[in-house]
Amino acid sequence: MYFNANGERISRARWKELYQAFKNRQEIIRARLSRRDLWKMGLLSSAGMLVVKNGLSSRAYASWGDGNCRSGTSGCGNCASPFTTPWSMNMPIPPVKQPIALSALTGPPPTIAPNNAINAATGKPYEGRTRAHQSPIGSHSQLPFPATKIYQVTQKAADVDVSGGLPPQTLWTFDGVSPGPTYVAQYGTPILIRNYNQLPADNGGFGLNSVTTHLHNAHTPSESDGFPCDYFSVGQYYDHYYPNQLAGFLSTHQGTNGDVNEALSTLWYHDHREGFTAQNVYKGLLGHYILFNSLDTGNETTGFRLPSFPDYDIPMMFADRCFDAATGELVYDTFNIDGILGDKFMVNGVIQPVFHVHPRRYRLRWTNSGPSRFLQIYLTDLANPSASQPFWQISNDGNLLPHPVQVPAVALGVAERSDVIIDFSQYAGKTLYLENRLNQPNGQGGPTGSVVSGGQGFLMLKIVVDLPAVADNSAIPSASTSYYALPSVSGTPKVTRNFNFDQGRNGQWTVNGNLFSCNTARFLVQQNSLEQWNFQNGWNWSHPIHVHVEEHQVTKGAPGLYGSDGDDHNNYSRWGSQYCWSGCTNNSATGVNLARKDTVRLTPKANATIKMRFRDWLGRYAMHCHNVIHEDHAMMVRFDVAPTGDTKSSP
Ligand SMILES: [Cu+2]
Repeated sequence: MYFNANGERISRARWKELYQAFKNRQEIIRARLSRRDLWKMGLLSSAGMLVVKNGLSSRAYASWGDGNCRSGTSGCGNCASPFTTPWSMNMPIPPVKQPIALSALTGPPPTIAPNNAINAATGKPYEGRTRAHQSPIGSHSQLPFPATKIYQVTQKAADVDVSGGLPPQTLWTFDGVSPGPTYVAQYGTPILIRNYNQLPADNGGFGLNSVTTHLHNAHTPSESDGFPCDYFSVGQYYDHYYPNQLAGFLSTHQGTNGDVNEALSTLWYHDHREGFTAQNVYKGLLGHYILFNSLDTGNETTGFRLPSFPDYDIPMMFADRCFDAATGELVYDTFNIDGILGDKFMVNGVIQPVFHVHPRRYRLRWTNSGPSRFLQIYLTDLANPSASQPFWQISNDGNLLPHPVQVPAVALGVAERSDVIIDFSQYAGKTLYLENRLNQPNGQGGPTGSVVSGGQGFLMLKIVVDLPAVADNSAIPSASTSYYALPSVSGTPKVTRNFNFDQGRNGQWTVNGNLFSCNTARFLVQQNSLEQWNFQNGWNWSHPIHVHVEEHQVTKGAPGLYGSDGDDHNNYSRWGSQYCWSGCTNNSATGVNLARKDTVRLTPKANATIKMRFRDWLGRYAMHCHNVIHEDHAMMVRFDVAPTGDTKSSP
């Protein structure tokens, strides 16, 4: 049985066609032909794209609005992976990272200024950092240096099993596993992570062994943020200082200890190397970082009484990938600058794994790690696939909602996250699936907006409720349960800035017509100010837009679930009559979108407005599309937080 990357059943002849196109592209990649070579061979168009010949163009799959991977074209992203047997491996749960003694660190002790001394063993400076730590700051004794807890992690290649039917994959990992180990941090306990780069010289076809690790959604000083241009090389380390302080703790806006209503819960870390984020994350450089405090405690008998970590609180990293049918190896298409869709779905690094659970409540932390796939995740009982299986969504991105919201599904653009509570006691003895039902024919445009019916989508995880009954002391979620209040962003913004996300020359992706540059701060945000940013989507693409350092609230243009909410700009079929150039008034935030967020889905032709405060930390940060292919080519903006800001309205 054969499927394309849109989940549609296809004939063997069609699969062979897709595979041939895929092979043609991989041959070019393996031959390391330059764009100049390709031009001479007549394989590059005047727009700089591979020509529509022998399936070479990643854009040959379908005309706009069609949404189908049609026969005779190159297919959906040219992915034609070999058959793999689903449910052949259990879902791995990455290990919890353990702290070490300061004296156990490899290399010299941490320093506030970057350690530029030359390491005789490598001939390079010990550390890749370029700016001093902002912590400790003055009399803030809660920010000790080097930190309260110390960790060391090593980025290295490792052979990893991803499916019973495929050979072990040589991935790039943190500590030998992908996803990497889960950091479990506490508010008020600063940590320092020494991050060693021991990646190999041979990249096996893709990936760049110069890296920078971003802690996504964290309220982090710039020099520890994993800014795209703060990359460091093999043999070096980079000391990241994560203060784990509530946003506002140094601010004029919110007291001395920060605002508990800004507390974060589910974060993830991933490589952010300028121009190579997609390749490096695809190759395995990602993991979870979760934060607890006195309310969200990880213990179901205290605070909000959410299911206890780690037994009933499970991080799940979703990803889609492509494998070569001849070799079984993970493959990446470096010529695709639109968006890469895989036809194999992985949860925590394994293709279609199995997860055995007790009949009780679980907190599942869902992260869409991309690279370009949007998800709408349902709980499906194949014995009755059309029946809705509602559950409780308790967070949006890394932030607990004011109240749990009962939902039939969760939509996640790339990098978006959601914590959910599912009560498996009602399913004792049953088998369920996490199913992605969102139709997405290509990586460039994003989802069509339509969803398939239950049982017709991609089954990503098999959940078997066959473990014995155990005590459940977690609170029963309800619409009247309260977590954090939503902080006010209703003040008058100091600046309103406008950003247009569009396509530029040679298939590149732009913000206000410009490509990303490491050395150009496009605008300056004034510390301790409220800003409003208006996002406009230039055409028929979907862009998940992520802002570093501070979470925001979407005050206009928050997209709902696909296929069900009548949100016009979510639906290709209604493109003709619905434009949102000058404002969509039908979609102010409600339900799960009444939330703090770090990534907003900008749907085709749509606009969105976000508001946020910038506090505490100074320095360079990024705002970018998190379809990481778009990000690398180079839909990203550097902005700096500074004591004095500017008022550029279209930076
Ligand atoms: Cu994009």
